[in-house]
Formats: sequence, C-alpha cells, structure tokens
Amino acid sequence: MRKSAFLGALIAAGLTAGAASAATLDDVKANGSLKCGVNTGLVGFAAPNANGVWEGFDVAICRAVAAAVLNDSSKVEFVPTTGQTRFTALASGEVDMISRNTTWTFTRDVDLKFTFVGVNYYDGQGFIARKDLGVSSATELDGATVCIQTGTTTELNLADYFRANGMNYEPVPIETNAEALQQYLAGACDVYTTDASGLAASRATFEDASAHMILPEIISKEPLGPLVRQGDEQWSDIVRWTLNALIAAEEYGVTSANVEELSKGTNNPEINRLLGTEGDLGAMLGLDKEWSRRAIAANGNYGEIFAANIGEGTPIGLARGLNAQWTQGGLLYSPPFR
Ligand SMILES: N[C@@H](CCC(=O)N[C@@H](CS)C(=O)NCC(=O)O)C(=O)O
Repeated sequence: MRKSAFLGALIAAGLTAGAASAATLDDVKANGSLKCGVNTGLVGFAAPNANGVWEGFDVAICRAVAAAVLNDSSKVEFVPTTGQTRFTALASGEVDMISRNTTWTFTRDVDLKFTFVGVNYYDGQGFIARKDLGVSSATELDGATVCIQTGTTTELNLADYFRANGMNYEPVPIETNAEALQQYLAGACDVYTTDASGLAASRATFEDASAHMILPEIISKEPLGPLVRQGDEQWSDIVRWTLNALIAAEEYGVTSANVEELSKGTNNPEINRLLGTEGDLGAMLGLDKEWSRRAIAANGNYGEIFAANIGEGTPIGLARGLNAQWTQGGLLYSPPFR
C-alpha cells in the first residue's frame, strides 16, 4: 500500500525512472561532475572527513566512476540521501547514480524501474542491543521497541521476522542512521536493526562499544549495490563495468601501486584487456582506453577499497566473508573482460 502510494507520487510527478532515457554520460561530461547519491553519513561507507572531503567504501565507487568518465576522481558532487529520498533523487535526475548501501530487490529493479549494476557488498539484517537488556538472541525480542529506518527493506524484513516467529514489537520509526543512534543510545528503543555492516559501522562510533552486542541472527539477504535509472544502457554499462574492473583488478593482482607498471603490458591477456593494452573495450563504452586504469588508480582495487574503509584493520573491523573473491570462497565474481 505504502509502496504503491510512493510509486503513484513518482508517476504523478512524471519522475518514473523508465521515462528517463537521456544520455547520462553526455550530461555528466557537460556538467563536469558526477552527481552521486550517498548516505547522509555512515562512517566507513560514506561520510565527510574532518576536511569535509567525502570518504568511504560507497564513496570510492562514485570516485572510480568519475575517474573513468571525467579523468578526475575528485569531480563528484555527493548528494546525501535518506532511505526515503534516495529513489526520488535518482528517478528525477537529481543524481546520476546511487552508491548507498541499497539492497537490490525485485520491486526496486522492476517496479521502480532502476537498474542495479552489481553487488559491492553482500549483507544481511541484524540487531544490536544493550547488553543490560539481557537478551542473547533475536528470538527473545517479543514485545521489544525497535528503532527502524523508514523507506528501507529493514522495515519490511522486521515485520516479516516478527510475524514468522509469532512475536510482537513496537517500531520507533526514524529517518537517518544518526537519528537512530541518538534514539537508541538515549534508550528510546530496546534494539536497533539495520544491515549488519551498518551496525558494525555504527558501533565503531559508540563511546562504550562493549556495552552493546550484535545479536547472532541475520534475518535477511541484503545484496547492496550501485544503481542507475533504467533506460540508459550505455550509462548502466559504464557503472557496471567500472565496478567489475575494481573486482577483476583484485582477482588479477592489479593494485593502485602497480597499475601504471602493468599498463605497459603483461603476459596475461585478461589483464591487458582490462587495462586497455590489448583490444579497445573502453571505446565500446564510449570511453577511452585508460578508463579502467584510472578507475583502479583512484582508490585501488576492490580489496584495497574494502581494507581501507571497512576492513579488519579499521575500527569497523568487517571480515571479507561473503565479500571475498570467488577464488577465496566468497561471492565476488566479475564476468570476463573480453
Ligand atoms: N539496505 C537497506 C537499508 C539501507 C539503509 O538506509 N541503511 C541505513 C542504516 S545503516 C543507512 O545507511 N543510513 C545512513 C543514513 O541515514 O544516511 C535498504 O536498501 O533499504
């Protein structure tokens, strides 16, 4: 009901994504900057640093696309969006793409008419609770008050999970992660639920992280990835293959440190095609031969981006898990560059 009302509003405003078939690449070049929809602030994923420069795992994808398309990873206008505002921002053309822990679902893809270009983080929904609440499992949350961000899959999964387990809860709806944390830490809700990566990123900001525990249950699949409007295949290909270039670069050992050297040519034809020294895949995207070199040089390959922003060496401390390469038992698998 709520979703169809939302879609109805988009249609009334003439903002359905399917209607937009403009050449986004031309617009981005004409503007001289990429408008990238990101979070309002989730440290590790997308947040401005002390100097006001946006940083993070999702931010790095925007920068890689800007490097590929505009030859400059700093030419990005970051547009903060909430769970509620992100889809209107993309459908209306306010942003050229979204890179904001957004779950790829059927209705977002088919009904809202967006194109998810891939997955940059395989996630699932979890719960965080104060230890003094005395629960050790989500199955003990009957009657709990739950802080929940509106406009998210989180909201829908929560209802499904409690219903399936015959439990009741009282939602405390909020719009941004910052507000959720404020409410949760002030005791306005017993638990906070969101993507497990978001919980880890949030807990890293707590003064006393040891007073809180992430409950063991993961109640959903949340494949998070960048998305664009449907109807501009050139643009979706550019964003899709930029993400794939970062993933493939890790698989083939191409890093920010060696990309220039390897761009002189190697004995590995796949690396040569990836870096444009054999064939001309870039031209097929409407770009030059160096597009992927620049994308990789901007922030490093997928593994470098993960390690620098959210990995085990950071306060967020996420293990690669499902987000390891397929060669390492994970799900990351770029189609071939040929
Ligand atoms: N993956 C879910 C939830 C995404 C979401 O909004 N997560 C929150 C909690 S981690 C967030 O990113 N908040 C950042 C913000 O409020 O700007 C979805 O696509 O609906």
